[in-house]
Amino acid sequence: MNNLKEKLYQKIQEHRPRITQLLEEHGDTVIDNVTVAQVIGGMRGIKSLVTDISYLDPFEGIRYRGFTLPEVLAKLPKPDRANMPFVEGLYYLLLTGEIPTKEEVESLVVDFKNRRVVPRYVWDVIDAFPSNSHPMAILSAAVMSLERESHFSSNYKNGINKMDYWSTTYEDATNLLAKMPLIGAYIYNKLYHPEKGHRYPDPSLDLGGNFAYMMGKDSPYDDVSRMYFIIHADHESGNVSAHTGHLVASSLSDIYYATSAMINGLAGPLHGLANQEVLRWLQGLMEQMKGEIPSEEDLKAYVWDTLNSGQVIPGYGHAVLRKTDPRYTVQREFCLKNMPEDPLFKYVDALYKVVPDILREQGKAKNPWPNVDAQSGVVQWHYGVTQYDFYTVLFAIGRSFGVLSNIIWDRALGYPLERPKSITTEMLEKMVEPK
Ligand code: FAM
Repeated sequence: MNNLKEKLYQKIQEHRPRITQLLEEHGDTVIDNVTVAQVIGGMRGIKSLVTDISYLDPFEGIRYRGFTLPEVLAKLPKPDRANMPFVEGLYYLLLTGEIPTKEEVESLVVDFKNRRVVPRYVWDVIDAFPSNSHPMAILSAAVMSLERESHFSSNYKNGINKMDYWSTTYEDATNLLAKMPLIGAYIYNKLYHPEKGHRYPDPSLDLGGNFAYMMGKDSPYDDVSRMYFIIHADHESGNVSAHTGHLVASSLSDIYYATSAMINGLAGPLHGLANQEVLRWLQGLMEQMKGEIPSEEDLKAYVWDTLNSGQVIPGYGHAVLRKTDPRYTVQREFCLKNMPEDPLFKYVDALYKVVPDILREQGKAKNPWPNVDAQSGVVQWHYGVTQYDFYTVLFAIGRSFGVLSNIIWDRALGYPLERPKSITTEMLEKMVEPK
């Protein structure tokens, strides 16, 4: 076992009795009530999932294993001359709850490199897609094609012990995470720069650095990639992508099925695809303004036009958050430091000053503040990744770290098949009838 897997096993053994005790001693204790509005309204807020990987406070935003995003970015070890941490170190933190030393991360970086060879048939699957396919559809299919590599599935067929499910799931998850950036970069080059051909990985680079290299981007795009993958990694378990991954894996489908499914959920415009929608919307505004910085009145008119035509303002609002998303703030700070004069950033900044008041005035959105997607496309655009259909692929690579860490722990703690109960509308009407 490598040092991460050993540490994880130790944590799993410490954690298992806590779940056994909760179930045996408090299995019947009520911790939440469910209203009609919650049942009809997408199960908002019902406490019905357990995860220790991350927790989303509505006012503070996300914490990974108890650490805020600024703490994660400050505490995790960084490659030499980099300003953002190793993504591999984040994986260590999500799985174990501990900040690794630089030596521990460096050994994990080597492990990731050893796992990143992508079989030839995956490139063939990607190449078979028409060039006007959405990159998320290609990514989902590419991940799915790797299913035949699953150690969990082949071991399951041979009658593996339930207590050991986590071990082969860890192997599958780490193998896939190491390959995902290579697959993403291949899709990018195939769709948008076929003339440049396929770039082979640079064996000297960490996951984020190698991704930038394979995308054909110079520094600081390596730091952009590390930041991007880290801030998108997890947002507790109820969001569509994380929940889908958990749900599919709960039937003991292997992580290739589960990750492909989570990618499909992320590809919706109300979820991960919102970052490309933000760019589309901003481009519309820039065209209307012929590149000039709009006045406050122009901005307000543009926002109201969008709302009055029955559309949402992309990049604003959130199902759980009730303040500015710290993932937005991390990227805003990056922009202020590295690209304060970028025209798109100026638009985003100007919108930040008018949109929350307008959403409040409209009175529908429970959260008028920006979410992660209001900023992320702007950073990518600045560094030449202007093909905004691709942005959700970057989100998916980052999100895989959280989803897969959760699935490994689900298996370790023996969480069962997920199976909530549904009822009919008539039953619901009867339940609320006055007695
Ligand atoms: N612009 C206009 N209306 C909005 C809005 C926005 N940005 N956010 C919410 N609303 C509306 C919403 O459509 C709903 O209207 P109806 O009653 O007519 O259906 C009403 O306000 C109440 O919605 P809510 O309870 O505040 O939000 P939900 O929990 O239903 O939905 C979001 C949350 C994120 C889907 C919603 O805020 C939205 O559509 N935002 C724009 C899309 C977006 O940025 N998604 C990315 C979210 C993100 F962080 C991620 O997953 N990557």
